[in-house]
Amino acid sequence: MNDAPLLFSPEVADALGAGRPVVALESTIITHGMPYPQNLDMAREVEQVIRTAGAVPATIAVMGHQIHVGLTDDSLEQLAQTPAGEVMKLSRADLAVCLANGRTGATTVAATMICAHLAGIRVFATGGIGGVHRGAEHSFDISADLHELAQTPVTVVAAGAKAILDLPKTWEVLETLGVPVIAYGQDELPAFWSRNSGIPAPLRMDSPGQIATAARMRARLGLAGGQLVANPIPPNHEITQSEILPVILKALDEAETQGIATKSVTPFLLQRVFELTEGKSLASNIGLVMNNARLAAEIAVEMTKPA
Ligand code: PSU
Repeated sequence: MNDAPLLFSPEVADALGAGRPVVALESTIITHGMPYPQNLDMAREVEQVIRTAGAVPATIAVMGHQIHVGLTDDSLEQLAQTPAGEVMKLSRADLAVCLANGRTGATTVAATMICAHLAGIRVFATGGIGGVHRGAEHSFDISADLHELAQTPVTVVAAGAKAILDLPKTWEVLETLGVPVIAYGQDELPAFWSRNSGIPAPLRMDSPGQIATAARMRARLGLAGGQLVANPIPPNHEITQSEILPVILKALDEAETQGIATKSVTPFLLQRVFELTEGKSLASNIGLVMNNARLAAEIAVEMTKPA
């Protein structure tokens, strides 16, 4: 038990109380990752995908001094419409201050993992995790998502790390931190908008049951931290590396010229890639989120079965 200020929606409270499968969802992707109204459509649709796959969705956000675990449709709409500048982007460092100040905050992968764990939720679906930014040897910009994966026992399903990042360095850091990076159904790590990255996957699994067993095994071994499931984007939504790379490089160049730093880097780059691909990257991002939600729900279902 913990003393965290958690406010469960009735549906999530019922499911957790009865030991039924629940999948956590983050809210930064809604407030800082996608434009309105596509963000709201995505947030609603992803919940539906999880329900169809037999689990209960729990979108997480901070509002009015409480961590909301499961949002009403009104809250979801309000969050999706609030300008990004008015919502705090919460990572491990910001969570307590946001709650203490009574601000509204959207949870990143790191903060969602913390809240999910406090709430007793073991699986979480997102688009792509944060990681080591390109040029990190100068900026030291490394997402707190990586350290969170090393310490909080939640299985995170993502389409890899976002390809705006330095992917080889991101995987190196995860290896150093002892985070299992499990490619789903292929031998290569996916690269968010693309199925392939040219980087061999350190681990591979081919079924939700295996992934649930590995999570249980980590607990039995007393190993801290979660596991990252890298789920390739479906072929019909893919943008190939050769197509997306020049766009990423252009966006990165602009970010540097404009002096974009810290928490603004990822939202800036995602927005510019969206504009430069004339919306194609967003359609792709939504496609991969749905695919991750489905797999996360299947893993959550397996986790509730007797071992
Ligand atoms: N997945 C997406 N879009 C996003 C994110 C994930 O498809 O915008 C968010 C997540 O909340 C992740 C954050 O934690 O981007 C990474 O931000 P940073 O690089 O500043 O740590």
